[in-house]
Amino acid sequence: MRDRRDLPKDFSWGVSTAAYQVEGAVGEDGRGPSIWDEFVARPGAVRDGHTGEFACDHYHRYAEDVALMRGLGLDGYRFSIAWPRIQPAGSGPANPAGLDFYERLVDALLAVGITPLPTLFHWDLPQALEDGGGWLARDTAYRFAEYAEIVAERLGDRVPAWITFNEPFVHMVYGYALGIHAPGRTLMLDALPVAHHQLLGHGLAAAVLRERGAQVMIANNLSPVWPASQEPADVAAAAAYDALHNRLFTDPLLLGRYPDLSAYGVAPDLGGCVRPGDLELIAGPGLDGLGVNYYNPTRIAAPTEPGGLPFAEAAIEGVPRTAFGWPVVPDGLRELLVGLRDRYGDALPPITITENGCSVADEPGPGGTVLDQPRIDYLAGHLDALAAAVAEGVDVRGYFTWSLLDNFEWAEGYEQRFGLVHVDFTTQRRTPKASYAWYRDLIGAHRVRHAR
Ligand code: GBH
Repeated sequence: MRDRRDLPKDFSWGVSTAAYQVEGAVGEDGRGPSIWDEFVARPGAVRDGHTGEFACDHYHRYAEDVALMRGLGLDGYRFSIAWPRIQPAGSGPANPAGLDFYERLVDALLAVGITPLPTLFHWDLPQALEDGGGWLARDTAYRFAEYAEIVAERLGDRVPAWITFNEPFVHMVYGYALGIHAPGRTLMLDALPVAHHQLLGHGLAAAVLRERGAQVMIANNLSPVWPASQEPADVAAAAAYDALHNRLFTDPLLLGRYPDLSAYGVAPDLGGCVRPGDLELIAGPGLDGLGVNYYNPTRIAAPTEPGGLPFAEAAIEGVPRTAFGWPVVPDGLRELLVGLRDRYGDALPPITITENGCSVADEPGPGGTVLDQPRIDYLAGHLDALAAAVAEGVDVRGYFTWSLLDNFEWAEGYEQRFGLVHVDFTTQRRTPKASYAWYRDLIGAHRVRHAR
């Protein structure tokens, strides 16, 4: 295998989105408030006071968006289901109109041969559950399993595989430790129960989904961690960070135990929230697939001041940066995938890249076109790195780029554009960018190559 042109025949191509980032229609058809509706209303929480109230209006324009996906020739579409559309107050009976929307979407996808890959939780917790403690409360995990059952009951006959959680690390750290995302709490290390309760929710929901014959995945944001130098203090800080960022969310699923967080002063029971039997539930019979969201590596140095966290983030120098300022390191994806295989061995299930992409400041091109060459370079580089990992024996089954559309980029509002398709947020007009044509041609060439 030389590069992205040699990926295996059955490799799946997709795009990803998430409910609050694209749907809009926040007050329609009985949807209840989520923590993001509350968070965006706080002055200063989101750049320029942007909100997801209208977003890409995907709730009403899903048919046009499915047509755009069909134009790409996709195998799969990863989207998320808004829990507050299904259970407006986070518990109790289902809201049929909410289920109807996802049924329309799933049927529209299947009608054009695109496999739906729904994520059950992409950060939009019903506000009523947050009022009861959110993911700090163990009860939320049980509510999550009930919600999963309601959705699987309606859509399970058409959905072969589910993703339970999107990036539980980011939700814990940005949402509960640093307050950058909803629910805007600043608990620092006291946010750790949020990790355990999401993982417990995964385990409980996975059992419900498996009973119905479905496959179960999770999408973790993983990052290779680079020590800033070979000094023992930097190497130790990097190991501590790796335990918190990567292994906290993958070891319990694949190995049935939490990593050692003693560098953070954390006991093995994560401050008392881990009960007997929880780890067995979380690991269950194993994942059917591991979703990996990869954006960039992380460089870590020893802390500069004593008493705080046992690491300091250090800049990665000498590489290009995205419009967001994130470093572009395609080989980090190969390093990450090979590292997962080396660490977990036979316990590692097949991998799907469930997100990878970058924000680009689009350039207007001739005749109303939108040029985004840096995105094409980013995707090409990462797909070559993925192919290199496959050539080294890592079992990677698919690649879903983030994102189909420019959308509500959380605390950055509409400023950062990640789409293959440009969205004018005033008119809701969609314009496929140069990267859309590039991705379509890449997928098309893959099919032609394997047609014989
Ligand atoms: C994902 O989060 C989300 O799942 C998705 O909703 C979101 O829109 C998308 O990615 C794009 O942001 O160390 O400064 O170089 C990504 C989480 C957290 C990944 C910050 C990159 C480090 C940037 N990200 N991170 S930096």
